[in-house]
Amino acid sequence: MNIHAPEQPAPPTRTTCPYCGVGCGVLAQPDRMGGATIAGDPDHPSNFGRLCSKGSALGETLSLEGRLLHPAIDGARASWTDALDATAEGFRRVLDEHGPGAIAVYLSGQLLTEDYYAANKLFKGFLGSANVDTNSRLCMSSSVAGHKRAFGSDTVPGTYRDLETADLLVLVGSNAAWCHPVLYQRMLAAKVARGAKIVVIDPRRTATAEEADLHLPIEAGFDSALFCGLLVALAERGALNDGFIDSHTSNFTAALDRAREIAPDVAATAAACGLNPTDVETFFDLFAATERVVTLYSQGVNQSAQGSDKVNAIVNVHLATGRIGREGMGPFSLTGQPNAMGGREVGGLSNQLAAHMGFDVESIEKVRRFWDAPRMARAEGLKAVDMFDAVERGEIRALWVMGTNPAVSLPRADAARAAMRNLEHFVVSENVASNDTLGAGAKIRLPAAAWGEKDGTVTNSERRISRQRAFLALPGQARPDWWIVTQVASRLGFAEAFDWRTPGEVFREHAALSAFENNGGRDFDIGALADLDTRDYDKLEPIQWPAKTGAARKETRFFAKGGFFTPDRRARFVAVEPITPAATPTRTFPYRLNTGRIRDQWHTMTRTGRSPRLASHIIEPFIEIHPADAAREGLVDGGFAKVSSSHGEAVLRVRVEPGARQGALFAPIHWTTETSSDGRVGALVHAFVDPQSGQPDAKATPAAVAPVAFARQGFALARGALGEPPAQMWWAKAAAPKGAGLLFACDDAPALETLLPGLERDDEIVDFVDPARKSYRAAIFRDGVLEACLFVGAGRQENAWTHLRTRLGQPLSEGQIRSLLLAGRPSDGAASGPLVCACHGVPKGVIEGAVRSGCADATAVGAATRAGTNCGSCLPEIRRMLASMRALEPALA
Ligand SMILES: Nc1nc2c(c(=O)[nH]1)N[C@H]1C(S)=C(S)[C@@H](COP(=O)(O)OP(=O)(O)OC[C@H]3O[C@@H](n4cnc5c(=O)[nH]c(N)nc54)[C@H](O)[C@@H]3O)O[C@H]1N2
Ligand SMILES: Nc1nc2c(c(=O)[nH]1)N[C@H]1C(S)=C(S)[C@@H](COP(=O)(O)OP(=O)(O)OC[C@H]3O[C@@H](n4cnc5c(=O)[nH]c(N)nc54)[C@H](O)[C@@H]3O)O[C@H]1N2
Ligand code: SF4
Ligand SMILES: [Mo]
Repeated sequence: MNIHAPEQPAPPTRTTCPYCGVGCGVLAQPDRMGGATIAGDPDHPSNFGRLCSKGSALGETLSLEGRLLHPAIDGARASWTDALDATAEGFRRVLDEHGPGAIAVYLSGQLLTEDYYAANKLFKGFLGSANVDTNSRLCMSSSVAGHKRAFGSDTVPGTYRDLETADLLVLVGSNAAWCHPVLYQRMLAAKVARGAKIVVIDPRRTATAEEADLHLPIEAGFDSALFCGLLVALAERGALNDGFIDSHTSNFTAALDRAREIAPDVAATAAACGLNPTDVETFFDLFAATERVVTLYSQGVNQSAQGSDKVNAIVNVHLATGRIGREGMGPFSLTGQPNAMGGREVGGLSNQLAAHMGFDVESIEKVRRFWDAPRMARAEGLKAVDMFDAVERGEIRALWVMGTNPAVSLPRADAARAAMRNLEHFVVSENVASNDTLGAGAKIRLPAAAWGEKDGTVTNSERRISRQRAFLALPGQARPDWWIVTQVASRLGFAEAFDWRTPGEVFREHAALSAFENNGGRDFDIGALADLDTRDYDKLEPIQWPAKTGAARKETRFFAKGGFFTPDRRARFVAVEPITPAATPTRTFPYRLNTGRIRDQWHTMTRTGRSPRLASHIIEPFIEIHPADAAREGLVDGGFAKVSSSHGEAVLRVRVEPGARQGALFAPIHWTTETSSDGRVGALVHAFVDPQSGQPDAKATPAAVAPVAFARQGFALARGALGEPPAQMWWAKAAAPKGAGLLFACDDAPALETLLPGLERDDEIVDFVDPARKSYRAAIFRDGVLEACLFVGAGRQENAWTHLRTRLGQPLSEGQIRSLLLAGRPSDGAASGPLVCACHGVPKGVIEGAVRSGCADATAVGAATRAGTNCGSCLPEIRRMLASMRALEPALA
């Protein structure tokens, strides 16, 4: 034995990314200091080794700073025993005094299936309340409603492979380039390899649209008219599959008649949707002529006053052409969260019971017997928006929030936040010690295990169940969510029904319920997994459902030969309603405010907000507006605007964007009270919901914009803590390597000590004042390295920010300091503009330089600068820069 052989590192843990519904496999190699090295799992069928910018940066989100590490009651640290007693006692009291209608639990598609199953079982089977809803209501519920109307079940028929074997990909209301990046890269690879065409339907010219063969900048809300027009066009061109319609569907004539009323021809369709008729015709031709079509849809479809109708209008054209469940074909709902699908499987929505069963008498009885449940909920509970309205009215008095941040993400978020303050009993299970929901008066705080610490399963967009595995020890007092539920259940007298000791035991019960008296009547059947032993569960490979007992494990699709889950086994065409927008713009609120996501942040930023790498692409809350609208409103690119609706207001950085639709505004959803002064966009969003699904219309709130002027702008950076920004200041926080950053705008120059309270007497302050330009620049050195800095001037200090945020903790030469302080930019011309490639830290200026020096495509730019060569999330932006530079400077073309 060679005693000098280096110690073999343990093999990495195979787990799954905790962000989007693509469900990428991750290899995590703990570094034994609480962190881990992250890589894509080459053997995982979702990503085959790739990760996007968010997945690649997971290692930067693992620190325990800011974590909730012990239970607390009324702000004071408490033991688990006391916190669990108090949680149970509060629910018991409200239940006894006011009945099951007064209690609720609000869950999340970011919980694991096992957590979800436990909470659903407790409330629906043992406390008699179906007030169990989830942030998936805001996310997937229109797809669920649409699927159930058409298929009789909530089934996604296809697989990811279909996206690679299709000849036409239609993306409706999906910015997959930013929101499902790895899957989008798979689509693009197929486009290159096989010449597949991509059509993007989105009011904005998104990064996804940039790569498309055809972009239809539809007026928000009108997708069902477009797909009605398509159905009519297919009928007129003889492109229907009569055999499929006759053998496997019902209600076709009614749906076609209705479509004819809504969108009789191309001209009428184009007019209704605000589109160019030639483009509409091109799309219809392509669709009619291509057998292998997948139509993918996401929040531009779901989050709409007609969300379910949009889904059914899309499903209708696939049923009418028989393009469903066969290789390279089908409607495909892209799920948002890592376990959006798993939440639907357990029945986490208030209008579902469990395991794809609803509240019909037979299902209630079945589930009651399976659970041996003493107090079954007998009717659907309240959906998210109604649930929080009931909290506002004082009808719901006890609420448990688990794994979601409703004070930010609900529509009318300020009202929702205020409503939570009225709760008699308010429990929040969280990873972080501080967020807007905890701040809304949570009385009991329960520290939940986070990604990397918890174990269980998630299901991705293609129905594939993957294990999330722990690779870090539970920190402090943190415990898995499912365990917390079992402890509360046992205090309420249900120890026996919740006596699981491992997540594997919960999973087995869930799998058994899916097969219980199923007999092929329900799509969701994973009976084959009901008797996995602990070892099998730990080793479980990604597997698609259905996985029936005795059936071979293989890739699965649904409905190629009919077999729908309706009583007559036929799919139902839905005659969609004529479109009436939830609210039309008025004189006071003349724009439609659309809200959504950016590439490098995840929702309310509790995790991605910690990563310096992810805080380099887009770093401030912004409002995107068309140049003509900006000119009319007196807004300039890089300036500020107050955006208001009848529910609230925000102040946002202006991005004048030629790719925006006129009359439409777009703002990202990510900034909160924790991360910004004025960026809580959810406060503006109206609470109209789709009548079928109850999903809020988050994409079209009537809104107004007006310019806001600040005399000064700037930033502060510090290795230690930053100070509390003054009340009048506009600010946004951004993580920095080895420190923290604050971008701000204000009228009165802030004092150095206000923003940088950690300065010490021996610190060396090098500063520069230029009263004429309202500028003050200071760099603070401690032991020869950059400790902090403050830059204030009349305009944005972009170059200095990009340069200095990576220099904290490093020495700077005198020349560098001088040019930074005098000119606001580094002397070597390095680092210019915002980072485009987060993986390799390549700023915009470097890419522009590469294009000027002859790089003609993204591959050449990658070879010259490394930009875009890792995760590929920035490739759309690089191609866009190439195109716009060539347009502006024809010599480059
Ligand atoms: N980077 C990142 N990725 C994410 C997330 C994240 O927070 N950050 N979140 C995940 C989650 S939970 C979800 S649900 C998904 C969401 O993924 P997406 O749905 O792709 O993202 P959004 O930005 O919400 O909206 C998509 C697009 O819908 C368009 N749209 C708005 N109204 C309409 C309309 O009426 N018709 C049409 N056709 N389009 C419209 C918007 O302009 C927007 O570009 O992303 C997942 N992935
Ligand atoms: N205006 C507007 N509003 C929207 C949307 C929109 O497009 N526009 N999109 C909607 C959609 S699609 C979604 S999915 C929602 C997302 O909105 P939210 O779910 O509210 O956002 P997150 O930031 O993901 O919140 C997750 C919270 O759970 C915590 N957490 C993470 N993991 C765990 C865990 O394992 N256990 C526990 N107990 N806690 C955990 C995190 O720290 C964080 O505070 O927003 C919705 N709201
Ligand atoms: S695409 Fe990105 S965010 Fe989504 S699962 Fe994969 S690595 Fe995670
Ligand atoms: Mo979502």
